[in-house]
Amino acid sequence: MAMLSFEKKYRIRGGTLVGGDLFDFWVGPFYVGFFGVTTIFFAFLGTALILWGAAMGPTWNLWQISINPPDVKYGLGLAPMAEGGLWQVITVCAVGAFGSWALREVEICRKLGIGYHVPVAFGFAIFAYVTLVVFRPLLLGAWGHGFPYGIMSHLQWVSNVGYQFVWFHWNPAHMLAITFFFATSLAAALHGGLILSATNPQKGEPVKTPEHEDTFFRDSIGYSIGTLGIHRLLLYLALASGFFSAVCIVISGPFWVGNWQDWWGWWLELPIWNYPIDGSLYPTMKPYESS
Ligand code: UQ2
Repeated sequence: MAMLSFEKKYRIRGGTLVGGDLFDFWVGPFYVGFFGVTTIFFAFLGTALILWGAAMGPTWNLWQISINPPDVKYGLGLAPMAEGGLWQVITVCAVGAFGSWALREVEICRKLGIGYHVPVAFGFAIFAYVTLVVFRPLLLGAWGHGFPYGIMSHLQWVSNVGYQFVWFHWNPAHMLAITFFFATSLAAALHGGLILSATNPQKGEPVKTPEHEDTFFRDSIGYSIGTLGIHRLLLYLALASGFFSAVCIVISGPFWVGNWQDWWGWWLELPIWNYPIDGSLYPTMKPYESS
């Protein structure tokens, strides 16, 4: 179906979650809807507040501008605007804008009668962000545990929080998240390479089919996951990356304090080893101090 006749068929009223027909229209190519209006509202207000915060700050150097959360002394209360209150309102705007965008995606899915995979996937990204600036600060008892909104400052925050746990790379959920990110890259590179190879045959040859794609992987590794399967795998790997990223930071502090390497003591404490873990058997091989 040509795009123009497709649009005639699908650009009709219905499928909205909120507002009925009131916001059920397009502006140029963009669907609006109730959540389009709320997205614009939160995005503009949030951006304006960031500009206000930058204007109050000591620098216009783009790399160094930072909107900081309140001091932990304010706990879970509201802070004065110039002392982190701005960060709190901007965080509300960000969550409002991201949530509105996800719900606008849901309304578009409903109009089209397609699955909710895209808004669900976006939901994992929102979940990771909200874990950092809402759930973890709530569990730790102070908004001051959120990360600052600045290009260099948020990197500094990640570095500082990492060192707070001495060896953050021993965090098991962090290990899983990294492994999922790498696996996502591998699967996406294999898929991108495979598609481009099939659609760019040698000169004079016709474009190749999924049979060729399956055969390449059956010949090379004895298994093809299939044309639908690779997309299911990629979605799973990508969502698991974001999910375990959120898990790895929310357990750091609220559920584990100090040194992440010590967490692995559970392995040495398993009742299956036939040597004493106090190091008395091999005094020079004493890797772990049991508590
Ligand atoms: C595949 C297939 C595709 C693909 C790719 C594969 C025809 C177009 C990339 C191969 C992928 C496999 C075997 C999974 C690899 C697993 C990980 C965790 C990287 O078979 O079907 O469709 O794009």
